[in-house]
Parts: sequence; structure tokens; C-alpha cells
Amino acid sequence: MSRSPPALTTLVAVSSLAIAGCTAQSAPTTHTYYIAADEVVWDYAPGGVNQITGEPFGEAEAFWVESGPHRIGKVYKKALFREYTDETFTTLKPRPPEWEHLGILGPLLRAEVGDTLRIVYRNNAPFPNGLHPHGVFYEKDSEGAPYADGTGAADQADDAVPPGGTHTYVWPVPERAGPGEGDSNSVFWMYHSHTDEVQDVNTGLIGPMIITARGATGANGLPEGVDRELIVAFDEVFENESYYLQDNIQQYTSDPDGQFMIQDPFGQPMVASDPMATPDYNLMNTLNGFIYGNLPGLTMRVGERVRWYIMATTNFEVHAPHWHGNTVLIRGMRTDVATLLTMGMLIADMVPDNPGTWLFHCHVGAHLDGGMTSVYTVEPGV
Ligand SMILES: [Cu+2]
Repeated sequence: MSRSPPALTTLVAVSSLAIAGCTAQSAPTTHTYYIAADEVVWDYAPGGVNQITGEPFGEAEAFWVESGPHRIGKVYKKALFREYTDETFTTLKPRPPEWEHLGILGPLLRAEVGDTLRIVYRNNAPFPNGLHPHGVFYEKDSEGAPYADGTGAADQADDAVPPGGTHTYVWPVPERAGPGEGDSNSVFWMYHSHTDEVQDVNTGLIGPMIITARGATGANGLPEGVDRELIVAFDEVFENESYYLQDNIQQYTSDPDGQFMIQDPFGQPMVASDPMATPDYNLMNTLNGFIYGNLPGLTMRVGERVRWYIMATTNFEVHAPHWHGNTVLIRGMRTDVATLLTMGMLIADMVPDNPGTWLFHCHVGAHLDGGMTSVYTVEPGV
């Protein structure tokens, strides 16, 4: 077992005492993940009905779910981050039931302050992409973003992993990636491809990361004092910015040659796939890639200490996550509506006292119309 540098040992001990309460500490760990960008056919509403109303999709939802001569519908080809068991990338690592709700998001990365995340990355998609993390430490060979930073080739291999290529990203987790004063004992970050950020993320390449204070992981593997974790991305997906727009038009519209050009929000020509198109066309208003109540698995029990990790993605995102039936604490303040902007990340702690099936949705009207709605279920206590 390698010995920690003295400075790190001191740092993590202070961190644990100050923020998390002191428990027995294990040695810093390197967590290795095998993640690939894979082509996947994604269904935004696999239940096939509006699960909020309990009714079949009708006129109100047709704009977002029905395919047609110039309309793609609810099924799209995408590229998603998926976790494998080892460096051969032959066996997908099963997603545990408690994380079924992650949906379109990549695998959850988890570490404590003082640990290191090591990601062996394979690009199985037909366009260059990579991994860029928020919060954790990276040197130039693990930043995953191409720009004129004065570095040489050895530090640029991470910027754009070519189709079929691999790269290993190494991200130490220093104190400043963990909880600050006033934080809870875990911090929510994300990672995503940043080779062509807008196109990559709208194609589907984004995932979550949780960093826990040193020594603050409980026996259940979650941060101490937490019984249930949930991660929900208020994820606008602008499919007109996906690498697969043309593939999807060809595959899922019945008159693919009927497409025409409109202007995007910046006045630039853009391919439209519907004669009634607006610039918002193909903007899917999702929770973890699901619309109209199709997000599964938001479950808990009365009295559990539930930590919600909430994030947004890369478009013009203004969200108002709203929980019916129970309340949350966000940065020590009691509320039932959060405020979330583009690429925002926040934590909401809930101790549900009200059993039942409750709405959890975005309160922005246009997002509600587009299906940014789900339910969460509180079972009676144990
Ligand atoms: Cu919203």
C-alpha cells in the first residue's frame, strides 16, 4: 500500500474533522472506471403514453413525440457514455436498480477527497469526443478540451479522442473539489465531452459525479447521514445540434428529402425537419432523457434522508425544479422550488413525511408543455 504524502494526510484529516465529523479513514483510493461513448437508439418516452395524465399521447404532445413526414418523433440515435467492466470494453457494467433513473446520463463517478479518479476512455462513436470534468483537478493531458493553450501534442491527446481511439484521464480529488464551509458532506459535479461542447452534449455525452468529504462515506456507501441519493438532470436536448440529426431525419421521417432550411436563433441557416418548425423544434425538454412522466425509479420511504442532486445541461436553460408533497433544504434554506441555470449543479436534502406519488417537474411553462415532468414515490416508512 502506498503512503500518502504528509501534506495530503494533514489536509484530509482537517477536512473530515471540520466538515464531516471524524470517522475511521481508509487510505486514499484510485477509482478506475471504463467508459465508452457508444451509439445508442434512445426513446424519450418508452412507456408510449403520457404517464402524468395516464392517457395516450394526443394533440398536445404530438409536436414532441409523433414521427411523421417531416417530424422525427420520440426515438433518436444518440451517443451516450456507458460503463464497461474492464479495458476490453466487451461487457457493459449493469446499472444497479437504485440508479435506474439515471436514464440518458453517463455512469455515476464517485470519490472522496484525497482519492483519484482514473477513467479509461474509448470512443466508439464516429466523431471525435472526450471527457472534461468539473471541480476535480486535472493537468493538461486530462482536461479534454481543445483550445490554444500553448501545450504540445502529448498534452493534446485528451482533447479529441478519434473514433476507435482510447485515452486515460487522471483526475486527483483535492480539498477544493470537496465540500466547502456550509456545504453538506458531499458535492455534486458533472463531466461531459468538450471537444465540440454544444454538439457533443446535445448528442448525449454528459454524466454525473459525486465527491464526498474525506472519511464521510457511511456503511451504506453513501455520504454519512444519507439513506437515498437521486440524480436528476433538467436536460434540454437540442436535437438539431446533434451529430446524428441527418441520420435521424433519414431513419425516422417518412419524407426525409422534404427538409428545408430555416434560421437558427443566431440567424444562421439550419436544417429543419418540420414545415411548422420554429428554432425550438427538436428541443426535447427532458428529465434524464425522459418526457411526460416516463422517468422511472424516483423512489424513497417516509423518514429517509434523501439527497437530490440536480443539474442542467448546455442550452438556454432556465429551470424551476418543483417538488409536490414534500419540501427540501437547499443551502440551508427551506423551499419546494429550486432555481437552476445552464450547467448548474445543486443539492437538495429531503426527509419526506408525506407518503404517496407526487409530481416533480420544471415550473417553466414551456418546459412543462414539452414534458419536463415526472413523479416521485414515497413509500410508507419502515
Ligand atoms: Cu425547465
